[in-house]
Amino acid sequence: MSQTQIAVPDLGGMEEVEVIEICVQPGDSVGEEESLVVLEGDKASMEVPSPTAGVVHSLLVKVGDKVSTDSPLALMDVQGPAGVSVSESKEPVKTNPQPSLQNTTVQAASTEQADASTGISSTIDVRVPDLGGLDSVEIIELSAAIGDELQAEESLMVLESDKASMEIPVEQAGTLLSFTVKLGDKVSEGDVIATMRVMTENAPAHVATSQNTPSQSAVSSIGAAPAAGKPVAAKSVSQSVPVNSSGTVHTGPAVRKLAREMGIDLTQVSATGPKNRILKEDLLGFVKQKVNSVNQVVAAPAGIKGSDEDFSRFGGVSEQPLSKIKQITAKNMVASWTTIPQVTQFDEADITDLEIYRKGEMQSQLPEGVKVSPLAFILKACAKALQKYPQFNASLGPNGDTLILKKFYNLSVAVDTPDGLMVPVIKQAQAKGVVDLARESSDLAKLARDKKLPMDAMMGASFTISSLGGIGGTAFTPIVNAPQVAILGVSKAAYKPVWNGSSFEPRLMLPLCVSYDHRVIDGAQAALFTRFLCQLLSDVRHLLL
Ligand code: CAO
Repeated sequence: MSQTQIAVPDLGGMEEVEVIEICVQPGDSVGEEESLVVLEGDKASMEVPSPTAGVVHSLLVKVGDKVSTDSPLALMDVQGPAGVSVSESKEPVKTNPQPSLQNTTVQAASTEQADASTGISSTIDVRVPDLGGLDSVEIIELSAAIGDELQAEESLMVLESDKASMEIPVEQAGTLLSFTVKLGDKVSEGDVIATMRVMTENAPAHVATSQNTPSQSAVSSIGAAPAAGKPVAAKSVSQSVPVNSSGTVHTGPAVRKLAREMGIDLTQVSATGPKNRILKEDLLGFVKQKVNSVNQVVAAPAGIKGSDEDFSRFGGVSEQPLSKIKQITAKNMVASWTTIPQVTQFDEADITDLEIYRKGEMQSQLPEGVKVSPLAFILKACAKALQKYPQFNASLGPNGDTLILKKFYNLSVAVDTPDGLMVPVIKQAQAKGVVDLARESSDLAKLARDKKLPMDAMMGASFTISSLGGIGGTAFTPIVNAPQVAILGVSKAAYKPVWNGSSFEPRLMLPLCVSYDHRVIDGAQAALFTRFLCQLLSDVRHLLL
């Protein structure tokens, strides 16, 4: 078995690229052509495959490092004499002509000797600190690479039990010389996990002759024998983000740190990286998605969130302010639409006879200047239907556990004005006749269009009618005008062939659409209410009773 250094291949003209993903860990067996790392430059990202099969001895880079052609990436234990074994030779690795970290490691040993003689630097064993009662905890992440200059408290590795993951920081600043464990190993308090070269000015230096003999480390180790002589405090074990039940969160330390800072449970993040690893992009995508959904919820009640897309890319545009009425309507519509589970019931009233009466006999009896549209009859019919079905003339109580039934039948009528929808109210409609209703609705509509509606003319409604019958359409779904619980939409009446039992007859059918708050009104009640409205309108005599 010998050791070979793997270096960055020819980058085809790219000067410096970033290591964005490390696909293997020390101890991993890799086949020839299996990816070791992923590099990314300004214009492209590329995987670096292993040129030979072997076992990863150590990584010489970490995520975020900048590398260029021929930079050392990893040391591999390979079969045969392909490379140079660290333990057998202090010569530079032959496979790559440039200075390599392996060389550095070897040179470090001699420097260490020199330093040791002056008592300035020494090699220490890094041990697992107090794990707060946990035993045999798995190493799921090596957060540093051989040769890294680590600061005190910087993370060395991440351990993960079935309840939590925890970072193991180094206690002293120094150079990471080796890991004595590999990914997947289980460790307990006091186990030696790495060796480091540290600067020690006060204590006589001790050069560890073997990295795997913790008893020989004289200066300091994390957890077992800290320099201060105190047991390692719980601060050495920082609780990290929770893991899922299978403990299968795989990601780099940078992503873990970011997730922890943002309070994100990594088990919720979908991984797209090699070997199911969570990449930084995955985390950012997750955050973006959450922020967007929160924005939608926050923006919903305001009703003013539009699009920030630049439509002028596709052609000419112009932007005009929305009237105050439209802005208020938007807020109310969004509030109703997002808070009330609403359903619309459709039916058709046969108003053939009503229209014959309205356009014939009634016309001659109308006072001067009064015009009666089908709407006046619909108002009358609604006042009657609401008395029979009082839950349609109601509002939910403040806690949503009571129903406030109203003994007044104040019908608001949606009026289309140049500035937007206005909704004046016809008070006590049950006490008024069809002609009065026609006169009042027409007066209110005129006041609305002339912007002369007094405030109190728009208050106190218990039920709303929105008629598009004068315009057209076969059906629509009006939005409940909260805190009311139901609204009637009226579309344009049209002649249809209706089966009378022996033949088809042309009948004038008026489409009715009742939207209702399904928390208060059941579908069957809605069907009965709408049907009753249809019956009332099918024969004007019903409206006289
Ligand atoms: N079917 C067939 N014809 C109808 C009809 C119906 N359902 N309703 C009205 N008509 C006829 C009228 O008889 C009238 O015909 P003539 O000119 O021959 O007499 C014509 O359509 C126009 O009626 P109108 O719209 O002026 O009067 P109205 O009483 O029916 O309606 C009002 C008054 C204020 C409701 C209406 O003018 C209006 O503003 N409607 C729009 C409401 C709206 O925008 N709703 C949507 C709100 S969002 O849910």
